Amino acid sequence: MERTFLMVKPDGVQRGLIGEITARFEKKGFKLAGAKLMNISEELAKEHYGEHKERPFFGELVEFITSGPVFAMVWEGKDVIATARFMMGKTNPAEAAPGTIRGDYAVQVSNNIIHGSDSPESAVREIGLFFKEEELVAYDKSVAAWI
Ligand code: PCG
Repeated sequence: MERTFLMVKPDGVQRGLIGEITARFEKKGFKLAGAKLMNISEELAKEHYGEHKERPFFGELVEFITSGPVFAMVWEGKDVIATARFMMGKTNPAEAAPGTIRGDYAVQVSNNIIHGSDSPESAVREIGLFFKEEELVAYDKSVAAWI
C-alpha cells in the first residue's frame, strides 16, 4: 500500500486548520499511520527543501517553515501520493480550485497551508526525514473492504 508524507505548515497550525485538514483525508478513506506536532530545526528544513536551495526564495522558505510548529503526518492508501496532491490543490493558492485545501483556505504561495510529497521517491525520503520507523503504526481498519 502506498504511503505519503503530509505536513500542515505553520500557517495552517496557527489558523486552527489541523482538524479540518486531517478530517478530509480521514473521510476520503485514507489511513493515518503516524502524526506529530513538532518544531522543524533549520537543519531539517534545509534538508527537506534541498531541491529548492538554488531558488531565490529558499531563505524565506526555510524561515517560514521554522517559524512555528508543524503537524507532520504519514498517510496510507491506494494512490495516496497523487490523490493527496489533488486534494491539496495547486501550489499557488490563486490557481487552486475551490474545494481543494489551498483553494479553500490559502491566498499566497509562501503560506499555502500544507505540504505533500510529489512522488514515491520523495515520499520515502520525507517520511525517513521526519519519522522513525517505530513512530509509524501498522493496524487494520474494519472498514477497509468498503473503501
Ligand atoms: P511546498 O511545500 O509544496 O514545496 C515548496 C514550497 O515553496 C511550496 O510549497 C511553496 O510554499 C514555496 N514557494 C513556491 N514559490 C514560492 C515563492 O515564490 N516564494 C516563497 N516564499 N515560497 C514559494
